[in-house]
Amino acid sequence: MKAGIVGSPQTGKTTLFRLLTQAKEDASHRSSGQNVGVMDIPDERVLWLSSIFNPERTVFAKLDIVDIHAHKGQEFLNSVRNLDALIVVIGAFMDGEGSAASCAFIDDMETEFFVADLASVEGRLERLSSRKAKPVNQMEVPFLEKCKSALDGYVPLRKVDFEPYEKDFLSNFAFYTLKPIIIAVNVSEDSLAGGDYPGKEGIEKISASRDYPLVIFSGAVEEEIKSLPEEERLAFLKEYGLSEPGVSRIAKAVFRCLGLISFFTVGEDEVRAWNIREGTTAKEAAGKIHSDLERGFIRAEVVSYEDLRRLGSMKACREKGLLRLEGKDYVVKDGDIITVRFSI
Ligand SMILES: Nc1nc2c(ncn2[C@@H]2O[C@H](COP(=O)(O)OP(=O)(O)OP(=O)(O)O)[C@@H](O)[C@H]2O)c(=O)[nH]1
Ligand SMILES: [Mg+2]
Repeated sequence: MKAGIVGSPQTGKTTLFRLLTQAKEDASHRSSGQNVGVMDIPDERVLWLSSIFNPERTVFAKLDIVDIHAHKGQEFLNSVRNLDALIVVIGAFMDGEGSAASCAFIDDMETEFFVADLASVEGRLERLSSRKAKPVNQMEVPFLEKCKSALDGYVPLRKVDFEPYEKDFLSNFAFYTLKPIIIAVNVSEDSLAGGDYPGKEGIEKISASRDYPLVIFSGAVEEEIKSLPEEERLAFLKEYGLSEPGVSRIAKAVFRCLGLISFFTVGEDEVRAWNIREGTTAKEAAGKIHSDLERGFIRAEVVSYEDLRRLGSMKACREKGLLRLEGKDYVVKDGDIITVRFSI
C-alpha cells in the first residue's frame, strides 16, 4: 500500500514527508525523481503489548509514502496513477493566498481525475463497440455504462456502490476517482493554538461536501515536537490543546481511509502489527506473515486485544476460555492477536 503527498507548490509537502517517514537521507531513496519512504502507523495497542511481552523488537504496521513533485497535467496523473491514497497538503500557514491556491489545486485535480477516468471508460467502450477488443464477459458493458453515467454526473467512482463482480472489473483499470483523499491543512503555530486559519470556511466546505477527512497540523510545530525528548512531548502538545501529534493523526487517517485494520503477533522475540484489508481471512492473514504459514495453515489461536488488555495475561485469557481456535475462513477482526498453527 502506498500513499502520496500532493498539493500546490510550497505548501509543506516535503516537510510532511520527512515528518511522516522520519526520513534521514539514508532512510529515503529517490526513485524516478521522487522521495519514497516508509511510515509507521502509530498504535497505542502495540506499545502496550510491547510493555507486556518485552520483546527484542517492536514493529509497527507500515505504509509507503511518496512525496509527489508534479502538480498538474499528464505528469501529475502519471505520478499518482499507482497510489492507493492521496494526502493533499493545504498551505495555510502564511496568508489566505496559500489556502486559495490549495483549494484551486483540489478543484483542478478533481477535474483532471474525472476527465481521465471518463477517457478510460469511453476508450474501452469504443474499442468494444468497434470490435477492436472483446469484453471480459457480457457484464462488462453494463459495468462501463454504470461508470460512465456516474462520471458524467460528477460522481466519483469512490461513491458508487459496486457489486462484487463489478469490483473485479475495477482492477483492470487504474481509476483516479476511486482513490481515497485526505486533506492535511498546514497551519501556523498561532492558528494551531487558536483554531482559526486563513481559508478555513472554504476548506471545510470542500472536506464536508466530498467526505474528505480533514486533519489540521503545523509543520513548524511538528518539527519542534520531534526535536524534543519523548517525555516532554505530551506537555508541549497540551499547550496547544492537543493530545497527539498531527503526523500521527494524519498517519491514522490514511490507514483508515484505505480500509485497513491491524492484527498482532506477539512473543519474546517480536511484537508486531500487520495491516490487512477488512474482510481478510485467517489463512490469508497468515500469508502476510509468511507464505509457509498460509500454505501449511491448520488453525489460528485468536484472542482479542480488548480481552488481553482487560485480563492482563495470555494465561488468564486461556483460563477464561477467551483464547479461541479459528479455522481458515475466520474473518480477522481489528485488534486480533493471532498465533498460527501450521505444518509443512
Ligand atoms: N512557517 C512555516 N513554514 C513552513 C511550514 N511548513 C513548511 N514551511 C516552509 O515552507 C517552505 C516549503 O516547504 P516544503 O516542505 O519544502 O514545501 P513543498 O510543498 O515540498 O514545496 P515544493 O516541493 O517546492 O512544492 C519551506 O521553506 C518550509 O520551511 C510551517 O508549518 N510553518
Ligand atoms: Mg517539496
